[in-house]
Amino acid sequence: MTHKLITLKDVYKDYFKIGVAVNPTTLRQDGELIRTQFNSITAENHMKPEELQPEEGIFTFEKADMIADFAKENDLALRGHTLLWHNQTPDWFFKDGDHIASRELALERMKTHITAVLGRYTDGFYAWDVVNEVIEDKGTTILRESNWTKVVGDDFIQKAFEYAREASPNMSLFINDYNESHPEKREKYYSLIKDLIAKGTPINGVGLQAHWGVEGPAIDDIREAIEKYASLGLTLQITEMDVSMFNFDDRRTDLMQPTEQMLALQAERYEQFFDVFREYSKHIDSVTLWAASDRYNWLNDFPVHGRKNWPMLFDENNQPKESFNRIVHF
Ligand code: HXH
Repeated sequence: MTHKLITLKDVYKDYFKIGVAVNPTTLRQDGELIRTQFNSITAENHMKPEELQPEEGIFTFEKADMIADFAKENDLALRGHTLLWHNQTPDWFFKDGDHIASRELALERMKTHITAVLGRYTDGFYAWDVVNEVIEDKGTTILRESNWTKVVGDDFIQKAFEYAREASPNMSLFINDYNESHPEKREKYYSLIKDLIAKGTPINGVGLQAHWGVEGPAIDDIREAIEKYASLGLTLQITEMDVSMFNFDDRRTDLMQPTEQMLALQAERYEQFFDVFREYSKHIDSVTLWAASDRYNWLNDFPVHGRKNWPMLFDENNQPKESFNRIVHF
């Protein structure tokens, strides 16, 4: 008798989609794990502005198309990330020759970009991040200052959603951010979204990046954040989940392997997080992990260059970790 490994997508099929961030390299090296365990994929980088339109009018869709084709061939849903951002966006968006572009010119480019990307990537996509990380982390200022706020102004967010809605009338349009469960940032994120809704902005959902750690955020803060965002009447998606072994300001570099204690703590945290996701599954329609396994993930180099981290559900050999076991048995 053959023994079929239990899969995330089967276990969670009545709750929400289980997604994973991918790039052309991971599709090649971890394709088997991706297609068997998950039922949704997101381009980690290859649908960001700098990848899709490095120079004005020069669209480079090849790698993004590879990702969309992989989804189609393997019957996976697609989550789009991200139409706009302040990072990984070429400067030409904001310049006019040697000068700063006018608001009109920047808006025209915004519209052209959004229209081109959504025109190409609608089929198979169940949601798109329209803007990413617009909330300021520090103090009481709500909006992050960026090229978009400087050149267009604070209403750039509303404009982006309007252009996206025009380009794709039925797409589920999301705002996305990190530190979404920190009480102070939560209040700012909530009030911005509430304000967008009051202004009639065509927004459908709130993305919770969920770049979390073994020590924080506290489960009660996560629960409160989910309840608060759900009270806006929008759909929630967990968009970029990982559970780092290190606090953000921990710069230690001596560990070559995670300790047993770290792995056990991580498993406990994953278990608690998924308990909460299931509890709120009425509001959450997908949970995306920001990598398939500990073999490759962005935290292997960030924020401490060259330091390994082990934030995912599968290990460096793509084998299930205790964290995986704990979220598939409940
Ligand atoms: C996400 N940012 C992005 O949405 C995603 O596109 C990318 O692939 C990975 C993670 C998370 C993030 C945001 C801010 C941040 C760190 C990570 O803040 C700092 C940046 C530099 C130094 C310190 C903090």
